[in-house]
Amino acid sequence: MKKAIWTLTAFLMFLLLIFSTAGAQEKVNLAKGAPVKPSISVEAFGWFAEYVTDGMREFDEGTPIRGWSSAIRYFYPEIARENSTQWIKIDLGKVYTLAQFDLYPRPDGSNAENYFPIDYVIQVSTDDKAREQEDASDEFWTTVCTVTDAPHPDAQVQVHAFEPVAARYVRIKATNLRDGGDGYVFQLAEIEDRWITDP
Ligand SMILES: [Ca+2]
Repeated sequence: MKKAIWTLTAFLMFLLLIFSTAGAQEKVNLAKGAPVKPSISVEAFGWFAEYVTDGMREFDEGTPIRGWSSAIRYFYPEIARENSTQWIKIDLGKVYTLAQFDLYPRPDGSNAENYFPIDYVIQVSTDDKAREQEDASDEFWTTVCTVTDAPHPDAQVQVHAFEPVAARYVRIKATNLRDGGDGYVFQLAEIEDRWITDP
């Protein structure tokens, strides 16, 4: 009986070790709540730039959509009627080693397909000049992921893994947009990152 208790105790300790280790390895999303800067933003109807890092990937009750949208035809007809380069960047607050970025398209039916870009890059930087930069040039950025001819995402998360890299600033830059009903628009419900070393 005593042996059984010890065996059970050892087993429980083992389980505790497994779960505590798993917890330590769980990668928090550093982008959550991080300040963002977009090329342009609708800032209406639940499309606010800060919503792309608000931790909500899908719909919120009472708020139909929570994410970032570049110019739509209703507000910016001159911009939305032509294909253009649109971007949004995040400041993680300090340098981390990152290895993955997940992009969540808007989750509502056909709209999920219309406004996810066709061609885009994920870029990182540790240079503070990248934070203030207003244009789309690559001067302060290192491209870690290049996507061309991206399929329609069907409202599914798009995972991008890459070689671990030091990064404080991250930019998602789309160079080829889909023409949805609101024009050529880049929209994302949420951006999340995965880091590989303790912050
Ligand atoms: Ca969101």
